[in-house]
Amino acid sequence: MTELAAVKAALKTQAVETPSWAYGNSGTRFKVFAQAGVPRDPWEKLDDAGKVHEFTGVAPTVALHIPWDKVDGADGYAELAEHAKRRGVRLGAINSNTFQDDDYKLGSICHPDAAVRRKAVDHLLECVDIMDATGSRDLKLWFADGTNYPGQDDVRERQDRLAEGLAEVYERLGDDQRMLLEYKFFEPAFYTTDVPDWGTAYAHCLKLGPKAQVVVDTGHHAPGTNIEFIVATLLREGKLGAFDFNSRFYADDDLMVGAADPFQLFRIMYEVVRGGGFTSEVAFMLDQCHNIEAKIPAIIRSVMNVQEATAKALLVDREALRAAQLAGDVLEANAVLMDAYNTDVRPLLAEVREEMGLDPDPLGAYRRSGWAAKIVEERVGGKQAGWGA
Ligand code: PSV
Ligand code: MN
Ligand code: MN
Repeated sequence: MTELAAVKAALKTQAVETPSWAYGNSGTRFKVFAQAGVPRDPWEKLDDAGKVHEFTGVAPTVALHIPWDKVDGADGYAELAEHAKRRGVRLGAINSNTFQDDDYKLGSICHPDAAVRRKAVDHLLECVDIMDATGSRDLKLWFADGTNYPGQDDVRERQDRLAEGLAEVYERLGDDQRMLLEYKFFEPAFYTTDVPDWGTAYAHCLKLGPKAQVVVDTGHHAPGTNIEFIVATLLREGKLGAFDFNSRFYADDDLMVGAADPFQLFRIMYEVVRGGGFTSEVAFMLDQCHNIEAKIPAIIRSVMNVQEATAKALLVDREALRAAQLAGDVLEANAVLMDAYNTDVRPLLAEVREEMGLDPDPLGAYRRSGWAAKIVEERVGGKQAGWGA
Protein backbone atom coordinates (compact mmCIF):
# COMPACT_ATOMS: atom_id res chain seq x y z
CA MET A 1 0.00 0.00 0.00
CA THR A 2 1.30 3.44 -0.81
CA GLU A 3 1.57 5.82 2.09
CA LEU A 4 -1.38 7.86 0.89
CA ALA A 5 -3.47 4.73 0.46
CA ALA A 6 -2.70 3.80 4.06
CA VAL A 7 -3.75 7.25 5.23
CA LYS A 8 -7.00 6.96 3.29
CA ALA A 9 -7.65 3.46 4.62
CA ALA A 10 -7.18 4.69 8.19
CA LEU A 11 -9.54 7.62 7.60
CA LYS A 12 -12.20 5.26 6.29
CA THR A 13 -12.13 3.23 9.50
CA GLN A 14 -12.50 6.28 11.74
CA ALA A 15 -15.48 6.18 14.11
CA VAL A 16 -16.71 9.25 15.97
CA GLU A 17 -19.50 8.74 18.50
CA THR A 18 -22.09 11.51 18.67
CA PRO A 19 -23.89 12.35 21.94
CA SER A 20 -27.68 12.19 22.12
CA TRP A 21 -27.77 15.42 24.12
CA ALA A 22 -26.12 17.43 21.35
CA TYR A 23 -29.25 16.95 19.22
CA GLY A 24 -31.53 18.47 21.85
CA ASN A 25 -31.94 22.00 23.11
CA SER A 26 -29.22 23.31 25.38
CA GLY A 27 -27.99 26.59 26.72
CA THR A 28 -26.25 28.25 29.58
CA ARG A 29 -27.59 28.89 33.04
CA PHE A 30 -28.84 32.19 31.65
CA LYS A 31 -31.05 30.97 28.81
CA VAL A 32 -31.90 28.04 26.60
CA PHE A 33 -32.78 29.23 23.11
CA ALA A 34 -35.20 26.61 21.81
CA GLN A 35 -34.86 25.59 18.17
CA ALA A 36 -37.62 24.37 15.89
CA GLY A 37 -37.40 20.76 14.75
CA VAL A 38 -35.36 19.55 17.70
CA PRO A 39 -36.03 15.90 18.72
CA ARG A 40 -38.82 15.28 21.22
CA ASP A 41 -37.51 11.95 22.47
CA PRO A 42 -34.57 9.52 22.17
CA TRP A 43 -36.07 7.94 19.06
CA GLU A 44 -35.94 11.22 17.18
CA LYS A 45 -32.41 11.89 18.43
CA LEU A 46 -31.41 8.61 16.78
CA ASP A 47 -33.16 9.67 13.57
CA ASP A 48 -30.94 12.77 13.52
CA ALA A 49 -27.82 10.80 14.43
CA GLY A 50 -28.61 8.50 11.50
CA LYS A 51 -28.44 11.55 9.23
CA VAL A 52 -25.04 12.58 10.59
CA HIS A 53 -23.72 9.11 9.84
CA GLU A 54 -25.42 9.00 6.45
CA PHE A 55 -23.59 12.12 5.30
CA THR A 56 -20.22 11.65 7.03
CA GLY A 57 -19.87 7.86 6.99
CA VAL A 58 -17.81 7.96 10.18
CA ALA A 59 -20.34 8.51 12.99
CA PRO A 60 -21.72 4.99 13.49
CA THR A 61 -22.59 5.13 17.20
CA VAL A 62 -24.62 7.36 19.52
CA ALA A 63 -24.03 7.85 23.24
CA LEU A 64 -27.08 7.86 25.52
CA HIS A 65 -27.48 9.75 28.78
CA ILE A 66 -29.61 8.25 31.53
CA PRO A 67 -32.15 9.48 32.58
CA TRP A 68 -32.32 12.00 29.72
CA ASP A 69 -32.87 9.11 27.29
CA LYS A 70 -34.84 6.86 29.58
CA VAL A 71 -37.31 4.45 27.99
CA ASP A 72 -39.46 1.70 29.52
CA GLY A 73 -37.71 -1.45 30.74
CA ALA A 74 -35.16 -3.71 29.10
CA ASP A 75 -37.53 -4.24 26.17
CA GLY A 76 -37.66 -0.50 25.59
CA TYR A 77 -33.87 -0.30 25.37
CA ALA A 78 -33.72 -3.33 23.09
CA GLU A 79 -36.30 -1.63 20.87
CA LEU A 80 -34.25 1.60 20.94
CA ALA A 81 -31.22 -0.41 19.82
CA GLU A 82 -33.32 -1.86 16.97
CA HIS A 83 -34.47 1.63 16.01
CA ALA A 84 -30.84 2.76 15.89
CA LYS A 85 -30.02 -0.16 13.62
CA ARG A 86 -32.83 0.80 11.26
CA ARG A 87 -31.27 4.27 11.07
CA GLY A 88 -27.86 2.79 10.25
CA VAL A 89 -26.28 3.46 13.66
CA ARG A 90 -25.70 1.63 16.95
CA LEU A 91 -26.03 2.64 20.58
CA GLY A 92 -22.72 3.57 22.16
CA ALA A 93 -21.66 4.56 25.65
CA ILE A 94 -24.19 4.87 28.42
CA ASN A 95 -23.58 8.09 30.35
CA SER A 96 -24.72 8.08 33.95
CA ASN A 97 -26.19 11.08 35.72
CA THR A 98 -25.57 11.54 39.42
CA PHE A 99 -25.78 15.31 39.40
CA GLN A 100 -29.38 16.38 38.82
CA ASP A 101 -31.25 15.18 41.91
CA ASP A 102 -31.73 17.31 45.02
CA ASP A 103 -30.24 14.41 46.99
CA TYR A 104 -26.88 15.08 45.34
CA LYS A 105 -26.34 18.53 46.79
CA LEU A 106 -23.30 17.32 48.76
CA GLY A 107 -22.25 14.72 46.22
CA SER A 108 -23.30 11.32 44.95
CA ILE A 109 -20.99 8.35 45.46
CA CYS A 110 -18.75 10.52 47.67
CA HIS A 111 -21.67 11.89 49.73
CA PRO A 112 -21.24 11.73 53.52
CA ASP A 113 -24.62 9.95 53.87
CA ALA A 114 -24.53 6.23 53.03
CA ALA A 115 -28.16 6.32 51.83
CA VAL A 116 -27.31 8.85 49.11
CA ARG A 117 -24.25 6.85 48.12
CA ARG A 118 -26.48 3.77 47.83
CA LYS A 119 -28.88 5.65 45.55
CA ALA A 120 -26.00 6.80 43.33
CA VAL A 121 -24.43 3.34 43.06
CA ASP A 122 -27.84 1.82 42.33
CA HIS A 123 -28.21 4.26 39.46
CA LEU A 124 -24.82 3.20 38.08
CA LEU A 125 -25.81 -0.47 38.38
CA GLU A 126 -29.04 0.34 36.53
CA CYS A 127 -26.89 1.85 33.77
CA VAL A 128 -25.04 -1.47 33.45
CA ASP A 129 -28.43 -3.24 33.14
CA ILE A 130 -29.21 -0.82 30.33
CA MET A 131 -25.88 -1.63 28.69
CA ASP A 132 -26.86 -5.30 28.76
CA ALA A 133 -30.10 -4.45 26.97
CA THR A 134 -28.55 -2.09 24.39
CA GLY A 135 -25.36 -4.09 23.80
CA SER A 136 -23.28 -1.06 24.78
CA ARG A 137 -19.69 -1.66 25.76
CA ASP A 138 -18.96 1.44 27.80
CA LEU A 139 -20.30 3.01 30.96
CA LYS A 140 -19.15 6.60 31.10
CA LEU A 141 -18.91 8.09 34.57
CA TRP A 142 -18.59 11.71 35.41
CA PHE A 143 -19.11 12.85 38.98
CA ALA A 144 -20.07 16.37 39.93
CA ASP A 145 -18.92 15.51 43.45
CA GLY A 146 -16.77 17.90 45.39
CA THR A 147 -16.87 20.61 48.03
CA ASN A 148 -17.18 24.37 47.98
CA TYR A 149 -15.44 25.29 51.22
CA PRO A 150 -12.32 24.19 53.07
CA GLY A 151 -13.36 21.90 55.90
CA GLN A 152 -16.76 21.11 54.36
CA ASP A 153 -16.02 17.39 54.25
CA ASP A 154 -13.10 15.03 54.71
CA VAL A 155 -11.33 15.04 51.37
CA ARG A 156 -9.52 11.74 51.98
CA GLU A 157 -12.62 9.95 53.16
CA ARG A 158 -14.43 11.09 50.03
CA GLN A 159 -11.76 9.25 48.03
CA ASP A 160 -12.44 6.09 50.06
CA ARG A 161 -16.17 6.37 49.35
CA LEU A 162 -15.42 6.91 45.66
CA ALA A 163 -13.20 3.82 45.54
CA GLU A 164 -15.82 1.72 47.30
CA GLY A 165 -18.65 2.79 45.00
CA LEU A 166 -16.58 2.32 41.85
CA ALA A 167 -15.47 -1.15 43.00
CA GLU A 168 -19.08 -2.29 43.39
CA VAL A 169 -19.93 -1.14 39.87
CA TYR A 170 -16.72 -2.63 38.45
CA GLU A 171 -17.71 -6.03 39.87
CA ARG A 172 -21.03 -5.83 38.04
CA LEU A 173 -19.44 -5.27 34.59
CA GLY A 174 -19.65 -8.08 32.06
CA ASP A 175 -16.53 -9.51 30.43
CA ASP A 176 -16.78 -7.22 27.42
CA GLN A 177 -17.91 -4.12 29.26
CA ARG A 178 -15.79 -1.23 30.47
CA MET A 179 -16.13 1.65 32.86
CA LEU A 180 -14.74 4.98 31.68
CA LEU A 181 -13.93 7.51 34.37
CA GLU A 182 -14.00 11.16 33.38
CA TYR A 183 -12.22 13.89 35.29
CA LYS A 184 -12.92 17.62 35.39
CA PHE A 185 -10.90 20.21 37.26
CA PHE A 186 -13.79 22.24 38.66
CA GLU A 187 -17.51 22.94 38.33
CA PRO A 188 -20.04 22.50 39.79
CA ALA A 189 -17.85 22.20 42.89
CA PHE A 190 -15.43 25.08 43.32
CA TYR A 191 -13.05 24.19 46.14
CA THR A 192 -12.32 20.49 45.69
CA THR A 193 -13.53 18.11 43.02
CA ASP A 194 -13.35 14.41 43.82
CA VAL A 195 -12.08 13.41 40.35
CA PRO A 196 -10.36 16.61 39.27
CA ASP A 197 -7.55 15.36 37.05
CA TRP A 198 -6.17 12.48 35.03
CA GLY A 199 -3.91 11.40 37.89
CA THR A 200 -6.82 10.81 40.26
CA ALA A 201 -8.84 9.06 37.55
CA TYR A 202 -5.80 6.96 36.64
CA ALA A 203 -5.10 5.96 40.26
CA HIS A 204 -8.68 4.73 40.71
CA CYS A 205 -8.73 2.93 37.35
CA LEU A 206 -5.40 1.25 38.05
CA LYS A 207 -6.68 -0.16 41.33
CA LEU A 208 -9.96 -1.27 39.79
CA GLY A 209 -8.43 -3.27 36.96
CA PRO A 210 -8.21 -3.50 33.17
CA LYS A 211 -11.89 -2.80 32.53
CA ALA A 212 -11.54 0.66 34.08
CA GLN A 213 -10.16 3.34 31.78
CA VAL A 214 -9.76 7.10 31.81
CA VAL A 215 -11.78 9.55 29.68
CA VAL A 216 -10.14 12.74 28.48
CA ASP A 217 -12.74 15.45 27.97
CA THR A 218 -10.82 18.14 26.13
CA GLY A 219 -12.78 20.90 27.91
CA HIS A 220 -11.95 19.74 31.42
CA HIS A 221 -8.50 21.19 32.02
CA ALA A 222 -7.03 24.36 33.39
CA PRO A 223 -5.98 26.86 30.72
CA GLY A 224 -2.57 26.07 29.28
CA THR A 225 -2.65 22.38 30.18
CA ASN A 226 -0.74 20.26 27.69
CA ILE A 227 -3.52 17.78 26.90
CA GLU A 228 -1.51 15.90 24.30
CA PHE A 229 1.04 15.00 26.95
CA ILE A 230 -1.73 13.50 29.08
CA VAL A 231 -2.94 11.57 26.03
CA ALA A 232 0.55 10.25 25.31
CA THR A 233 1.01 9.19 28.93
CA LEU A 234 -2.35 7.45 29.25
CA LEU A 235 -1.85 5.62 25.97
CA ARG A 236 1.60 4.52 27.10
CA GLU A 237 0.04 3.12 30.27
CA GLY A 238 -2.77 1.40 28.37
CA LYS A 239 -5.33 3.49 30.27
CA LEU A 240 -6.82 5.82 27.69
CA GLY A 241 -10.41 4.64 27.27
CA ALA A 242 -12.07 7.49 25.43
CA PHE A 243 -12.22 11.11 24.45
CA ASP A 244 -15.03 13.53 25.02
CA PHE A 245 -14.19 15.99 22.26
CA ASN A 246 -15.25 19.61 22.37
CA SER A 247 -13.47 22.92 22.41
CA ARG A 248 -13.21 25.73 24.86
CA PHE A 249 -12.02 29.27 25.20
CA TYR A 250 -12.54 29.61 28.95
CA ALA A 251 -14.01 26.73 30.97
CA ASP A 252 -16.17 23.75 29.98
CA ASP A 253 -17.57 25.61 26.99
CA ASP A 254 -18.65 22.46 25.06
CA LEU A 255 -18.19 24.22 21.71
CA MET A 256 -17.63 22.39 18.43
CA VAL A 257 -14.39 20.42 18.60
CA GLY A 258 -11.60 22.04 16.65
CA ALA A 259 -13.37 25.39 16.63
CA ALA A 260 -11.38 27.17 19.30
CA ASP A 261 -8.02 25.52 18.72
CA PRO A 262 -7.66 23.19 15.71
CA PHE A 263 -3.91 23.08 16.30
CA GLN A 264 -4.44 21.56 19.74
CA LEU A 265 -6.77 18.96 18.24
CA PHE A 266 -4.07 18.11 15.68
CA ARG A 267 -1.45 17.75 18.44
CA ILE A 268 -3.78 15.44 20.35
CA MET A 269 -4.51 13.36 17.27
CA TYR A 270 -0.81 13.16 16.49
CA GLU A 271 -0.17 11.61 19.91
CA VAL A 272 -3.08 9.24 19.31
CA VAL A 273 -1.58 8.12 15.99
CA ARG A 274 1.92 7.97 17.48
CA GLY A 275 0.70 5.91 20.44
CA GLY A 276 -1.29 3.42 18.35
CA GLY A 277 -4.53 4.76 19.80
CA PHE A 278 -6.17 5.14 16.44
CA THR A 279 -6.37 1.39 15.95
CA SER A 280 -6.92 0.46 19.59
CA GLU A 281 -10.05 0.41 21.72
CA VAL A 282 -10.03 4.14 22.37
CA ALA A 283 -13.53 5.58 21.83
CA PHE A 284 -13.71 8.94 20.08
CA MET A 285 -16.81 10.66 21.36
CA LEU A 286 -18.12 14.17 21.03
CA ASP A 287 -19.47 15.88 24.15
CA GLN A 288 -20.86 19.16 22.94
CA CYS A 289 -23.83 21.45 23.21
CA HIS A 290 -25.01 23.61 20.35
CA ASN A 291 -26.68 26.52 22.07
CA ILE A 292 -26.99 29.04 19.26
CA GLU A 293 -26.11 27.13 16.09
CA ALA A 294 -28.18 24.57 14.19
CA LYS A 295 -27.62 21.18 15.83
CA ILE A 296 -27.20 18.64 13.03
CA PRO A 297 -24.93 20.79 10.82
CA ALA A 298 -22.86 21.64 13.91
CA ILE A 299 -22.39 17.95 14.66
CA ILE A 300 -21.49 17.23 11.04
CA ARG A 301 -18.98 20.09 11.18
CA SER A 302 -17.51 18.67 14.38
CA VAL A 303 -17.10 15.21 12.86
CA MET A 304 -15.37 16.83 9.87
CA ASN A 305 -13.07 18.79 12.20
CA VAL A 306 -12.00 15.53 13.86
CA GLN A 307 -11.42 14.01 10.43
CA GLU A 308 -9.27 16.95 9.33
CA ALA A 309 -7.12 16.84 12.46
CA THR A 310 -6.76 13.08 12.06
CA ALA A 311 -5.80 13.34 8.40
CA LYS A 312 -3.10 15.88 9.25
CA ALA A 313 -1.82 13.71 12.08
CA LEU A 314 -1.64 10.71 9.76
CA LEU A 315 0.29 12.79 7.22
CA VAL A 316 3.15 13.61 9.60
CA ASP A 317 6.36 12.30 8.04
CA ARG A 318 7.33 10.23 11.06
CA GLU A 319 10.66 9.11 9.60
CA ALA A 320 11.75 12.66 8.87
CA LEU A 321 10.52 13.73 12.29
CA ARG A 322 12.50 11.01 14.03
CA ALA A 323 15.63 11.79 12.04
CA ALA A 324 15.39 15.45 12.99
CA GLN A 325 14.73 14.58 16.63
CA LEU A 326 17.69 12.21 16.82
CA ALA A 327 19.91 14.79 15.15
CA GLY A 328 18.82 17.34 17.72
CA ASP A 329 17.56 19.54 14.91
CA VAL A 330 14.92 21.43 16.84
CA LEU A 331 13.78 23.65 14.00
CA GLU A 332 13.56 20.87 11.44
CA ALA A 333 11.59 18.61 13.82
CA ASN A 334 9.13 21.40 14.46
CA ALA A 335 8.94 22.14 10.72
CA VAL A 336 8.07 18.53 9.90
CA LEU A 337 5.16 18.64 12.31
CA MET A 338 4.00 22.04 11.07
CA ASP A 339 4.19 20.90 7.45
CA ALA A 340 1.60 18.26 8.18
CA TYR A 341 -0.54 20.68 10.16
CA ASN A 342 -0.44 23.25 7.39
CA THR A 343 -1.50 20.79 4.70
CA ASP A 344 -4.94 21.44 3.28
CA VAL A 345 -6.47 18.00 3.75
CA ARG A 346 -9.93 18.92 2.50
CA PRO A 347 -9.32 17.60 -1.06
CA LEU A 348 -7.98 14.34 0.40
CA LEU A 349 -11.06 13.95 2.60
CA ALA A 350 -13.33 14.73 -0.35
CA GLU A 351 -11.65 11.88 -2.22
CA VAL A 352 -12.00 9.56 0.77
CA ARG A 353 -15.71 10.33 0.93
CA GLU A 354 -16.19 9.71 -2.77
CA GLU A 355 -14.40 6.38 -2.44
CA MET A 356 -16.83 5.57 0.39
CA GLY A 357 -19.76 6.34 -1.90
CA LEU A 358 -20.55 9.59 -0.08
CA ASP A 359 -21.05 13.13 -1.23
CA PRO A 360 -17.66 14.89 -0.91
CA ASP A 361 -19.42 17.80 0.81
CA PRO A 362 -21.35 16.42 3.83
CA LEU A 363 -22.75 19.78 4.94
CA GLY A 364 -23.95 20.66 1.45
CA ALA A 365 -25.46 17.20 1.05
CA TYR A 366 -27.28 17.55 4.36
CA ARG A 367 -28.63 20.97 3.39
CA ARG A 368 -29.84 19.65 0.05
CA SER A 369 -31.46 16.59 1.66
CA GLY A 370 -34.44 18.55 2.96
CA TRP A 371 -34.18 16.87 6.41
CA ALA A 372 -33.99 20.21 8.25
CA ALA A 373 -37.28 21.42 6.77
CA LYS A 374 -38.91 18.04 7.32
CA ILE A 375 -38.18 17.93 11.05
CA VAL A 376 -39.32 21.51 11.55
CA GLU A 377 -42.61 20.62 9.91
CA GLU A 378 -43.11 17.26 11.59
CA ARG A 379 -41.80 17.76 15.10
CA VAL A 380 -44.49 19.94 16.52
CA GLY A 381 -46.20 19.41 19.83
CA GLY A 382 -44.82 17.52 22.76
CA LYS A 383 -41.89 18.64 24.83
CA GLN A 384 -38.70 19.04 22.91
CA ALA A 385 -35.80 17.14 24.39
CA GLY A 386 -33.02 19.14 25.87
CA TRP A 387 -30.01 19.01 28.12
CA GLY A 388 -31.48 17.76 31.35
CA ALA A 389 -34.77 16.69 29.78
C1 PSV B 1 -19.51 17.00 32.45
O1 PSV B 1 -19.19 18.33 32.27
C2 PSV B 1 -19.66 16.26 31.15
O2 PSV B 1 -18.55 16.54 30.35
C3 PSV B 1 -19.86 14.80 31.33
O3 PSV B 1 -19.33 14.06 30.26
C4 PSV B 1 -21.33 14.66 31.31
O4 PSV B 1 -21.79 13.39 31.13
C5 PSV B 1 -21.64 15.62 30.20
O5 PSV B 1 -20.80 16.73 30.47
C6 PSV B 1 -23.05 16.06 30.12
O6 PSV B 1 -23.18 17.04 29.15
MN1 MN C 1 -17.70 15.11 29.04
MN1 MN D 1 -18.00 18.67 30.34
